[in-house]
Amino acid sequence: MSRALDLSLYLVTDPGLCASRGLVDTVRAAVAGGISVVQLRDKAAPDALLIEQGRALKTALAGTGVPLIVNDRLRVAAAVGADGVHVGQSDASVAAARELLGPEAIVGLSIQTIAHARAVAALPIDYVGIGPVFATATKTDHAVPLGCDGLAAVRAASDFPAVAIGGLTAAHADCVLNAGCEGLAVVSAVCGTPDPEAAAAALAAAVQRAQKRK
Ligand code: TZP
Ligand code: MG
Repeated sequence: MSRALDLSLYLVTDPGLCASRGLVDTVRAAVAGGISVVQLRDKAAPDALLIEQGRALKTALAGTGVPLIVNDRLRVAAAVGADGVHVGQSDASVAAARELLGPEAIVGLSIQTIAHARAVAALPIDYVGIGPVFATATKTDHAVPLGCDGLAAVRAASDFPAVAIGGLTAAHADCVLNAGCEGLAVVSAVCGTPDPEAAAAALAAAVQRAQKRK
């Protein structure tokens, strides 16, 4: 498994929301603001396009210490030389991811329920993504939102580091940190804004304040 992973502020890209100022520019700005992990996520793009985008992001992130994770597409992750992959409950299997990408890769897995948390307890993963915490227009096929209490219950059922996702803004840093998660994963709170660097900086500051208040 991988080296220490900072899940405090995790950016998930979206092809629509992150496109207005360009994917690479948006990610660069967001990382300058304090993003600690970047996940390239595009359910519809062909592998060739994702590989091209992934390579551009890998170059942009070089020297920042911020890992690049690819959503779901194991071959894309391997071709890009990404730091890891994030899979969902119905995506490529964790075993396949670990086998293809090796012991050092970061492997993340989405969970939505306490039953999921228990079922994945023995898998060779580095972290879980828990959500959606709130309803979101960014992912229309999401499960029933957990709310802060539901998030805390799912989080308590898992021993893995955890990042929360779904409808999160800086106002939810206390909800997420008090639920026991390591950090927030966001799409629109950064990509859907005119100034991704400022948005990421405000989120990072909110996470730091929430960490201190805990
Ligand atoms: N998985 C659960 S909710 C979600 C994903 C990928 C989208 C979160 O987007 P936003 O804009 O941060 O609510
Ligand atoms: Mg997936």
